[in-house]
Amino acid sequence: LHLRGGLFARVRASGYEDLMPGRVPNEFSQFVRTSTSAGSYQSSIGTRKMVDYNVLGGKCNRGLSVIDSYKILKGVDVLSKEETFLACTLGWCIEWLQAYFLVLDDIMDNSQTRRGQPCWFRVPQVGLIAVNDGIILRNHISRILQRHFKGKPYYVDLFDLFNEVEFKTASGQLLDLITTHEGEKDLSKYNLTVHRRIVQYKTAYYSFYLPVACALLLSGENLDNFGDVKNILVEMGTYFQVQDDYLDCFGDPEFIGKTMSKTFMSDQQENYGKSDPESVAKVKDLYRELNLEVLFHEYERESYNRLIADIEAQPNKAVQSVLKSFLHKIYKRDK
Ligand code: DMA
Ligand code: MG
Ligand code: MG
Ligand code: MG
Repeated sequence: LHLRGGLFARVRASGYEDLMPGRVPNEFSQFVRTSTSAGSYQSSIGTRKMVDYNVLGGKCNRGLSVIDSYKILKGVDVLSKEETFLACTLGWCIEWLQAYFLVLDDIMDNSQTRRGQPCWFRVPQVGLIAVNDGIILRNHISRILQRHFKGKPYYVDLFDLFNEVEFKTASGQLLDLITTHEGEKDLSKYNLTVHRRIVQYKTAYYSFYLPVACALLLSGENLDNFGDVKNILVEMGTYFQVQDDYLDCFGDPEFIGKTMSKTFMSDQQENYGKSDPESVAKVKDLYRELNLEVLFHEYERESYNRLIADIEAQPNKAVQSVLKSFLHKIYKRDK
């Protein structure tokens, strides 16, 4: 995989050269943080380490989907070197976007672990500097786009796309946070319509629509002509986030790399939205009582059937296979 190997270093380096004034031997010495505690020196954390800690370690599904979708749209098995580089670069931009959202999401959700390691803000020398690290990660998407795509006919569309998707995601995060905040007693406003809106906005646009939209732009297409594709991908993303919530609750924390920090959708108002283990356990018991596991599997099968039907109604065969390959990546996932 080009994506995980040398190209990461290249994309990363290209985003950072301007952050290295003076070209001192340790390029990052000006961005180094050291612990201030009792004069004891702890290993320092530079921007490079911050990028590696937060961008790597995931499944890279979103990034890889740009390349897969681009190949399918072009109808080839192998891309040229240039095409590979551009597709990988956009793939990494999505991974950077995800890293940015996750760094901030973990602070807002007060989470403990992410991808099998402590959340970035839990690293002792980091703390709330993580907020600024999130902003730095986001800024680098624009820098990477500028460096590698300026002058391409679809450059402005790419920028608009990332901005629009970021706005949708941030709106979804806001809805999520104001609807499910800790200690909330009035659960009447948390109904299926609201849930659906939250997951569409906070997950579906950036995880599903964005990779395919990037591949479409690379292929020279106009996104205005792909409204149906967008709707199907947003639908798929909704299903994906329901899986995420299910796995947070019923998955193996070792395997998925994170523990559930909050609970959802509960009649147990006493325990709802709390993060202490006892409340979480009580709500999980209620979920079992309500037979949520079985209901989830039913929902999973129904979503799959509906999505396949919608996909097969698409006129364009290449687009059909892009969408099917996406769906098969996530159907019945356990991580
Ligand atoms: C995360 O939603 C959404 C974004 C945009 C990062 P979440 O808090 O349910 O995700 P996780 O369970 O991975 O923290
Ligand atoms: Mg979270
Ligand atoms: Mg969250
Ligand atoms: Mg979750």
